[in-house]
Amino acid sequence: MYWNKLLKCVQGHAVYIQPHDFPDPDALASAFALQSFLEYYQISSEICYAGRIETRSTLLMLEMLEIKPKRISEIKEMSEKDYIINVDAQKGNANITDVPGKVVACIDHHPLVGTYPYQYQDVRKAGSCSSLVAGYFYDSGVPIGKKEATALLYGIHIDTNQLRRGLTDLDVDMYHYLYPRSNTVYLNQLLSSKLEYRDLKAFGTAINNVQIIEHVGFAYIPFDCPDALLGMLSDFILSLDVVNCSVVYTLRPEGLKVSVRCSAGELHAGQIIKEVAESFGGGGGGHAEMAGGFIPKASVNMEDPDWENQIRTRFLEIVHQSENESVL
Ligand SMILES: [Mn+2]
Repeated sequence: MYWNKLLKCVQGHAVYIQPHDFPDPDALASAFALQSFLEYYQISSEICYAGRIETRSTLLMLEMLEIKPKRISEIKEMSEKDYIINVDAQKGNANITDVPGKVVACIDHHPLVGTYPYQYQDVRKAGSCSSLVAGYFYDSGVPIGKKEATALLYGIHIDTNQLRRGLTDLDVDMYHYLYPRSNTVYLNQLLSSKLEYRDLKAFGTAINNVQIIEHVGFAYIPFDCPDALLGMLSDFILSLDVVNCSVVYTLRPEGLKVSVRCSAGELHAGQIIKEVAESFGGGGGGHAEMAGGFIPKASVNMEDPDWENQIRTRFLEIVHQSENESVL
């Protein structure tokens, strides 16, 4: 009856469901299904986000399934008294902007960070946040709509890289529960429109720039590359047979945005990027198989024509270190 606690927590308040700032299908599916779940109990809510939606495939999902998130800037009436539920992110994360309301609840599948005193906290390890929210319907017996089931399945697919990354029993159980309740024609359309034409340029660059050093595949994308695409490129480099860790980075005004992927059970992407980024005065983290981080420009000598070498060397050092630790 854990969901009852959430209902009790938000009842009688103006409720906003806030995913991270650059919401992906998992974040938006979770927010959307949670909105419908609350609606079943006559609790109305609004989905809001502070950044922007970066990929056309995510916009297609919103259009197809009639999901209507609002940008924070479009919401004039939010006050400090309003209640916020964070989904697919936690308060204090670098990727979620503080908004005027009070964060009272959090539903997330990332490792717990910080000690923020949520009134309702559902932070569990799973391949997707969508699976956690699907569990609310499954466990409570609240009927799930076709659009909600389709959105959650799509969220599971994207976050688990087609059921191949970080999959837990809950993801598998929820897949089984959602599939017959979804619109599979819509799901297939969404799954087959992941790439955009403009993405091909970035894939071409990654292919041209890839450097493989001892099972670590590095690629630099020297033009603006959104986070979602950077992650896709990192997945792509990891799919090379000789690579068990991929590191793809792009230059932003303040520094390098880095995406790291590791094959299951071999290395920990989150720990690797955390150590590397922190050693450059930046930060990062994430799952064992999928993580991201930021390296400030000031700490890399970009004047050096071989500046990338500084990054690669540090990554290789940390990778060696963790390989040695796992042997011991
Ligand atoms: Mn997620």
